[in-house]
Amino acid sequence: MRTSFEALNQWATQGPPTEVEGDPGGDEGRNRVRAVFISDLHLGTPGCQAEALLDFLKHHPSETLYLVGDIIDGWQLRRRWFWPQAHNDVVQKLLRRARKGCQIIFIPGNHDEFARGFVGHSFGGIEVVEQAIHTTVDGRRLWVIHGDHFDGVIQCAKWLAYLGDNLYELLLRVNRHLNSLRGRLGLPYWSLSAYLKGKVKKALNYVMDFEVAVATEARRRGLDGVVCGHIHRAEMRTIQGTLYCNDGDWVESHTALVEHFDGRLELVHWNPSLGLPHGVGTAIKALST
Ligand SMILES: [Mn+2]
Repeated sequence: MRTSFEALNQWATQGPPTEVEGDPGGDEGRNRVRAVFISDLHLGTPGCQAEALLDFLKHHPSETLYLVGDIIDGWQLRRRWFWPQAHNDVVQKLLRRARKGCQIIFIPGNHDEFARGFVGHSFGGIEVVEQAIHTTVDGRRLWVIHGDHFDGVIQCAKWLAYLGDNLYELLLRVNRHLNSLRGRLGLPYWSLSAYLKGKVKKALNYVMDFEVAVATEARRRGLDGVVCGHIHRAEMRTIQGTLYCNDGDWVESHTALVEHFDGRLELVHWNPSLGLPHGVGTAIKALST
């Protein structure tokens, strides 16, 4: 087992033992944005699409990077240790980015709730906070939270949430097999769980309730909008005058939220395998469903 928290600390203070390969000269210049918001990476699980994420990060250097929860999946690591090189590379990349002057803010979620014990501290230049307020260049104030506190199931019955997590893991495994088959048949990536989530009315109602609850609370706090994750459903829309942004996830949809230097917010659907610019991969995916 190469990775431990001692090793993380060593990287944080002295730099990683070896720099990430294939990244000579760093990320300067290309698609630089003001802020990047990512969540639900679920590092430590087979579902995590670490290579796609590395590719996205490489192409989107930023002044600020928000890690909006469920970055490392402590729930699943506790059950079974799973930590391939690509997951190491993500951690190395984040620490390296912090050393190079990017402000990195980590808001723990429910799967990495162990990190909630480090709120108020920073390690390797990564600040751990419970929540944040991001002010866009045009002055909009956005509440940045993971979102699990709005999840009634998780608050009321933790064992129920664990059960849901197991079923979800199974679904992702079926999805991977299905997609490796689709890949052999020359068909593009297609998300089974995204399909099911989109089709099941109950799930949709849950998503709607979540979105409205989060936006309502942001408005109650006198903010212009909210950025969250947690439900693995990327979205950007106005709910009763309040901007609701969900940056999606990196286990199925490869999505992130970015703020450009003119204050424009954009949901990026990253599809490195097709080697196509933003949006095109999503359009192909949409056609194939
Ligand atoms: Mn979550």
